[in-house]
Amino acid sequence: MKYLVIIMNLSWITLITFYNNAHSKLPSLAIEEINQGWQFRQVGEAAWFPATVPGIVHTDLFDNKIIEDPFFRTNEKDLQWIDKIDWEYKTIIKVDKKLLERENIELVFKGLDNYADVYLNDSLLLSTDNMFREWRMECKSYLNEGENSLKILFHSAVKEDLPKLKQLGYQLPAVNDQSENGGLGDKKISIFARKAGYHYGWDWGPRFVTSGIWRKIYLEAWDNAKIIDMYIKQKHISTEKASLSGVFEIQSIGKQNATLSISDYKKSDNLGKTETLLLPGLNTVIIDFDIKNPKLWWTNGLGEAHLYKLMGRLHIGDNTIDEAYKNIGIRTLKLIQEKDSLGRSFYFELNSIPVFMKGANYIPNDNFLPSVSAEEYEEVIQAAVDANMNMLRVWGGGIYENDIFYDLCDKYGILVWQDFMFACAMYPGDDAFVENVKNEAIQNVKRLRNHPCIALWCGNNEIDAAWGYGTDGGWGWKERFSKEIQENIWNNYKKIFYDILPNIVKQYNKEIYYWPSSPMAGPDKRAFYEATSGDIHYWGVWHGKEPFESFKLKIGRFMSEYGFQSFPEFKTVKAYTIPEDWDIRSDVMDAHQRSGKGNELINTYMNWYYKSPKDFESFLYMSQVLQAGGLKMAIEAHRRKTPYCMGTLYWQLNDCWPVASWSSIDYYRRWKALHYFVKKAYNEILVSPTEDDGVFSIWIISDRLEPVEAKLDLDLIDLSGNILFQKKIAVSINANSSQCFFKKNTKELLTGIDKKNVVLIVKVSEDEKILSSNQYYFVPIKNIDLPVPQITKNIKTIKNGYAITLNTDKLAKNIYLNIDESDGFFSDNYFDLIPGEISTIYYFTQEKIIDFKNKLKIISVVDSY
Ligand code: BMA
Repeated sequence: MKYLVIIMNLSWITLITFYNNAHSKLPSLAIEEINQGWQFRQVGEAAWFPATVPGIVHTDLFDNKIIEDPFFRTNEKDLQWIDKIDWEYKTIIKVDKKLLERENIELVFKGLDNYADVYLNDSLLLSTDNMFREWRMECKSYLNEGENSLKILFHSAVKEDLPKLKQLGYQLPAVNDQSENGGLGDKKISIFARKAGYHYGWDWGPRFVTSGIWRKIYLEAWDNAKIIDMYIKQKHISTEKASLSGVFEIQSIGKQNATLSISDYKKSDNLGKTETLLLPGLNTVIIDFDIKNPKLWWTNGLGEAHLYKLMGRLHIGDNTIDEAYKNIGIRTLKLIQEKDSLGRSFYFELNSIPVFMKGANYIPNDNFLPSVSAEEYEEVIQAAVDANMNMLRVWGGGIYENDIFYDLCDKYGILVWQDFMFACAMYPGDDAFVENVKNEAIQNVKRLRNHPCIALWCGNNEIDAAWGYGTDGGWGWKERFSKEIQENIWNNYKKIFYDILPNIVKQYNKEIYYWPSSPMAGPDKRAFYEATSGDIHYWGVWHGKEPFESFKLKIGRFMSEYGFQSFPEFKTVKAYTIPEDWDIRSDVMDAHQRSGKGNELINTYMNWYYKSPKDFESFLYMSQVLQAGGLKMAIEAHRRKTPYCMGTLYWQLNDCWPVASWSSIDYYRRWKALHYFVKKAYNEILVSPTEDDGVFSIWIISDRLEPVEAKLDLDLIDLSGNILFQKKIAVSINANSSQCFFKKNTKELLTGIDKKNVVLIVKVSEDEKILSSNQYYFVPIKNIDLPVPQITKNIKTIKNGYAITLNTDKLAKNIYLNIDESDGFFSDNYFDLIPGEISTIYYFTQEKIIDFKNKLKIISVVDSY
């Protein structure tokens, strides 16, 4: 576990008058964050301990040295008692006379996890049951001048939900809920709590059913009126102008005249203004306005992700009463599903351009959510940007992410496929549950709808596919229930995913398309691997044990999930193990491999493609090489199929703890081999060689919006770099396309050549600049007699680290550069070092490493067996 460091330099005694920006003072609004003086204890125990807010009980216990690091070795097992217990948090809020003179004082909870009773001066103010919701309570009548006690009692989610299971009388499917690990046998209760599904365990995550104040708490005081919400609707966009509407919700105490204005904050340009008569209660005020010659928002790779900062201002008399700010990106975004000769398209059109989506599925960055810092969010999104991605899918078993996540996606041009928080389970349908879901959905749609990054609202992850329609298919869930219960469960499902959620999206964010479940072949058509419409989660490779080559055959219109596991690098493994654990089969390694068949599958595929690794460390490295090679094959095949296929999101970008998983960056945000491979496979221009049924072909895929005149070079070399065959082809690459530029029977191409001892190097260049290069091996690597290379390294110190120039006398397959005691970043890694070519890569670090050249270790596949 990362140690939680939160710097608190604001005194809780100070009333912080909240300025939305440095220039404007808003006498009407004061916000005081309540993050100081917190203590916590186990209910029934005498001793109180200091607590961090926002935070959660597991990190507070760790910070107080009451428990060991939950992520270390098998500690998770010993910490399952925490979720069976009620916890109490308390602090003192000091309130001065000035604050009490305000007309309204609200206590605002951005997130409480999960069943909490809030007491202000011993009066029960609020009971909560949904970590995804924000809670806001008028509290003036409970406050006294001076000290006030605020206490929050967190009921154990386990104790709270077990009776619900009993009452329901049957177990709803929840395949990833690790109830046995939590000592609950087969009682899977995660479905009853509106709480992140992965807290109960997943096939890449531990079981830590957390509780606590996971987002900020503050007191908000105001007089007269207040802007509750500001929504910028984009009505019509052309190059000349963007016609927009600012839809404001304003809470007013009385009947009063007000002026509302909207302006471009950076340019101080007034865009629109309206006089209005506010009535007591909630008012909706609309200002229509235009932005002339708008700069459009583009995704990463296509142009600038231009953002306008808009400011809404509410004036009453001579006073500015409130201000609101929103960053918006002007863009049109459509999901195009049109019938064509092959089925039905499924692609996103941004500013009238069909855009191939290159990305990954994203899970929460930690089991202990408040411990993820802003810098860590930035690093994760930056890794997506650096790997040339333009879309992330916020998957339904996690959380509606923090604002910072969407701000970063807006800033860097990453579209977000946003699931509602439901995954791989069936959920209850009683009125209270449904009402709770409704409130959660409205709040989150309203919170996120201004972000230009939001591309799609999706009901859930894999539930339609798992349950199945009629009597066919599915994951065998239905069969366990009587017809009557089946109908009941399915009706509850339909109520949420075909009625409530689509209607909420229609009402609050109708510009964005709603897709009931991922995957689906159509809005009302169940997914299947051969579908020629909708999106596909293709798990034939991995779960279905099909060879990687199946990735080339099972391609749909939009590949929203597929993947393969690997282990994190040794440095990461060392963070949760001691030397005696360094065996894939050890209890500790097993506890950090949550897919029951994970190791067996990795072994099976490893034996298909590579020689058996000689030891533990080699196995870790080879698992990454295996994963990267497999997914390279998938991504390239998906891109070659443009425009039939228009999106590829592999499973999964990141990890929530150190573990063997499908991720391409690990918990410490270290790039696995896969992430380096993804960066190349998602390059704007990709040259992709392939072989299908004995025919070898070379494709070039371009995401550029203009054509490119380029040169395609083919070099067939032996493992010592001797050229056996060479060809240069002038190529005219069309805009936004995938084209085949070379095709030959492999036999013809390799006449008289031993295909075990050659590699074909392909390169596309424009004016001598290489746009993309790739290699092709004609046999599985295990069948190649890899030579032992002599690698020469030349090191130069540069401003932010070191430049490393490498060359080799013989092919060095997947060279892995590593420095044990340093944690910098290699600009490239795990690539094939080709004899006769000089490669320069960079190691970025702030450290001065003595004897860098000798400390830099380089291994390749031949060293692994
Ligand atoms: C997909 C995801 C996750 C899971 C992954 C690997 O189904 O939606 O539920 O972790 O496969 O099994």
